[in-house]
Amino acid sequence: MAVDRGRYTTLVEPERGHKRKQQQQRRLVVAMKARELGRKGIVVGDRVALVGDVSGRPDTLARVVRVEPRTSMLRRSADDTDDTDGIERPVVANADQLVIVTALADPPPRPRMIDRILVAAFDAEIDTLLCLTKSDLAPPDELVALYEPLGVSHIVVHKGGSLDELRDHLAGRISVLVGHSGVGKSTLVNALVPDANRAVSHVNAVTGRGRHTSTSAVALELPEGGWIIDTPGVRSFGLAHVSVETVLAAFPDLVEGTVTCPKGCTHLGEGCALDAWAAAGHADAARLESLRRLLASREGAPDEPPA
Ligand SMILES: Nc1nc2c(ncn2[C@@H]2O[C@H](COP(=O)(O)OP(=O)(O)OP(=O)(O)O)[C@@H](O)[C@H]2O)c(=O)[nH]1
Ligand SMILES: [Mg+2]
Ligand SMILES: [Zn+2]
Repeated sequence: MAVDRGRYTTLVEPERGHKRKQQQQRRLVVAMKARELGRKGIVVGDRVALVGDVSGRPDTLARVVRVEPRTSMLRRSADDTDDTDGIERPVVANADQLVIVTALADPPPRPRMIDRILVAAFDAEIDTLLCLTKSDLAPPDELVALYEPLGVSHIVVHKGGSLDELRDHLAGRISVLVGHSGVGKSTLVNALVPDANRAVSHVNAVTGRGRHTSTSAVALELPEGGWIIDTPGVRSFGLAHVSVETVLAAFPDLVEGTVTCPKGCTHLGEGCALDAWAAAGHADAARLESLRRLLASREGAPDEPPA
């Protein structure tokens, strides 16, 4: 559920049919990594095996001896350079939904960041939901139009407003909230989970940027069932590990148009067969534009808001 300076907070579910009564309670157990795991990373969302003192009593410490195979893994490439600033990278295992949280204003939306997170989600094979916050400050229409051709589900929320639609999307699933600092991720978690007590802080009025209030990822159980994982605001999202093929696979309607592309085609222009294919009426122009925008989002420096 949480990772903090080498301490892993885990939730232990009672084993079915277990004889010993006192071991049957659902409880939080703090653990450290057993030496035999070496440098293998353990992240929020991982399912692990524990040994040692698994009572969960104060001041006890169990050991994690195994990490179960993951159904999904949200990755950021090692090309990110912001891992020296003490902000934990939001790498989460076993999530089945990635909620891209974007404020409609304060801080302003950055479509390039949304595109990059979408590409990461395609790569990790995690469903996406675009959650547009702070609708009291600006309308959502422009952003919604930009993501319509991609078929990304979206919801629009504001503080104090109804979250019923969001709750419907989250119920029974493991969802991870990702987005820039200050977009309102922890505010959402506090509204969705009673007693979540996630710290929130206002956006810096001078720089227009969030203050990186949350510093580590935490998984919280939803009253409707399912889990929500709050993560620290991201500055960038490395995508060096994602191939052209992976992005293209998210556009099955366009794949056929690439069969006559030159070998190693980037599909970004110059000699790409998709132009002729689209001109012949086989492709939806907005879809092709979206594919190219997502492919292009992989290039160059990770999204870095101006200082
Ligand atoms: N006007 C307005 N402000 C909001 C809304 N949602 C959140 N805020 C404010 O935005 C600021 C940032 O909210 P947080 O929840 O701390 O943002 P965060 O995404 O968790 O930020 P980090 O933890 O730094 O990544 C706070 O001052 C919130 O009160 C909203 O719908 N409308
Ligand atoms: Mg936060
Ligand atoms: Zn091409």
